[in-house]
Amino acid sequence: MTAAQIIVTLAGLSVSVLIVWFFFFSAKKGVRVETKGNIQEATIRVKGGYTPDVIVVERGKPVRLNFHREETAACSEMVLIPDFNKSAKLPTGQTVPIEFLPEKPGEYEFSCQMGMFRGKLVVE
Ligand SMILES: [Cu+2]
Repeated sequence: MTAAQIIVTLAGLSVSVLIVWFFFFSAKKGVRVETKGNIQEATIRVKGGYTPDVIVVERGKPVRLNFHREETAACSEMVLIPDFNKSAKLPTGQTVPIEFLPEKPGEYEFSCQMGMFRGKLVVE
């Protein structure tokens, strides 16, 4: 192999590695929250489920999740985050903030009161 061939082969290889890496990580990760001031804030649409349903936050910084319910189905009337001892009633058309401080890294579920709608909070 000439030097040029080696360079082309290596360049091709690194591009493939980058593509695989990109898809692997982007598929795995959810939506990273925006930090406003000292608060990590995300708005979650409640309609037939939670959108987004995977939210990535940093530990040790307060989190505010704004649940905005856009339906009247009784199923999504409440949202529960049992690991943080939080629950809230979500009136249709309103935005209800839930605040807590994630101290330990891990994955925490949130759901409706019947557990049919589910979402996940990933604390890093
Ligand atoms: Cu439900």
